[in-house]
Amino acid sequence: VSFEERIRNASQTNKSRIVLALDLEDPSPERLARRSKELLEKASPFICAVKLNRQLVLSLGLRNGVDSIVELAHELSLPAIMDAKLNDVGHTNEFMTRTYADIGFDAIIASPVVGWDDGLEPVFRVANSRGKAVILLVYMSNPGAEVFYSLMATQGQGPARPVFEQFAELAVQWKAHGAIVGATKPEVIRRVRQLAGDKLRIYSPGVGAQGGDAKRALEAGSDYLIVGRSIYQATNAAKAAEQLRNEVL
Ligand code: OMP
Repeated sequence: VSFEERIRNASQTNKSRIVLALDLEDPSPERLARRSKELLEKASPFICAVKLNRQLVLSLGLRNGVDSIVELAHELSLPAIMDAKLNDVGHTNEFMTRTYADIGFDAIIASPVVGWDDGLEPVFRVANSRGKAVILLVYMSNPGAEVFYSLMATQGQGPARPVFEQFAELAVQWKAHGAIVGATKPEVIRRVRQLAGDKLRIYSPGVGAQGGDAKRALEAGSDYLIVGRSIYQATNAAKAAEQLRNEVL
């Protein structure tokens, strides 16, 4: 079953477009693993996928660590996304993609900045051969992102256009599954949707803690919301996930 189908099925079953960013921190790896699993389990009826980041990978390691969280996600019928933000030369990207695929991740996030040749080509090759999805950063959610993602740039003889528009087109051309566009930028979401049509799923982080509005992002064209702190820092995380899900149903 492809990632696309897995997330669509989970989204339909749980009536949710929320991807949980499971970015807990804890000085004790044992406690961190336990808390992360408890949270994932409790929030699982209200989300459609889980995304792991370096908070868990660096604290728990992959084997006998993060792998058990990926396994739990699968037991809960949820796909797992690795937020690797791959941005290196080919052989290093290839190693990371293969390793995360071996752990069981269903999708991986990469940056388009490194380009295709000896950059993302091996990421797509490995991911495609293993039935994994690639999601590309098209416009990040933090205020500082504007400087470069909105930069006007030319490709060859063409007219100058914002870099993010070129990333959106590359994501379509490279057959990425999805694009990350910050919920903090609804007008950018609208433009990416216009450029990509239905060829990309749009994932929007930055809801709540970073000031983005869930409804506005979805209205602008996002398919999924990536949400961390507004859920896991709430007194009752499951309730927070349920409430947000219901708000944007
Ligand atoms: P909260 O701000 O706590 O909801 O977390 C957002 C999550 O999305 C974190 O895991 C970030 O690393 C991630 N993220 C962004 O916040 N902004 C982006 O532009 C891209 C990502 C991402 O790639 O997921």
